[in-house]
Amino acid sequence: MNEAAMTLEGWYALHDFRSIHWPAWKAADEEERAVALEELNEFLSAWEATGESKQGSTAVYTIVGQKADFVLMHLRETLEELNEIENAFNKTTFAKYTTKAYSYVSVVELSNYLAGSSGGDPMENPHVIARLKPELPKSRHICFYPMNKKRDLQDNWYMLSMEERRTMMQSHGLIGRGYAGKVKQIITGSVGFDDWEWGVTLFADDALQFKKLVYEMRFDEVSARFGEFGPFYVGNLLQADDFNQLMKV
Ligand code: 76R
Repeated sequence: MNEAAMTLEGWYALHDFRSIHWPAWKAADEEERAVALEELNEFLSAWEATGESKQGSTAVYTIVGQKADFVLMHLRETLEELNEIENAFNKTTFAKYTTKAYSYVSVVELSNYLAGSSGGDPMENPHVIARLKPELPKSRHICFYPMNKKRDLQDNWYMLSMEERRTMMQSHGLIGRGYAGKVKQIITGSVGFDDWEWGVTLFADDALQFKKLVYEMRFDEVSARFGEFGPFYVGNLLQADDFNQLMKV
């Protein structure tokens, strides 16, 4: 019997990780750098305006460590819009000075494991819509990683009954709720879109809360037995002014 969890989907997500090609940037003349920064600022303001008109949301963060230098996380109504954004950005002078570090394509997802039966069309429920089409916060820190649920002989998430999965997700949700107000999480589904099954994006003002939350979940059955994790990316909020400051050479 097909016991797939029912899911609701919202905005599509593109996590676009870039590195800055510092030698090329430093070798560019001052005028070229000014043009590049002007274009960057135009794009940052355009993304800000999209957010204000609730047509999507974009978060810009640095990435600490060698995996990337910054991430542009875009949420938009369609995959076409995400594609347009990445192509438009790739055509800028600024993008010439970046290299592609990693990317992730997914869609904001809510599952029905813990859904209350409030009745009615969930897509008419403003609380549900707010979670499916979230305004990305301007928290000080971001943490992103992709993950799977295991499909081993003994530990195969997809062979469990709905009831067994629901019980485990309840425990998972309870741990998560302990971090209410400290960590905001956005789960994006990526089965059929990218190399892992979900993207986990966390936002917090205190980066230590990422460590505490992820660590606590590791002891919980659903993560301990079934969680498989990809690379972790962690970084700091990059407002337009900070970005211009970062590019000063
Ligand atoms: O949607 C809900 O908030 C209801 C409860 C809930 C679901 C269904 C929930 C709560 N999550 C759900 C689904 Mn989650 N979550 C992760 C990770 O590091 C790890 O071990 C796992 C990575 C974190 C840190 C996290 C945080 N969650 C999922 C799913 C889909 C599962 C499926 O469909 O099979 C994944 C992959 C996943 C992973 N989760 C919460 C949190 C937090 C903080 C909460 C509480 C949210 C709140 O109550 O506001």
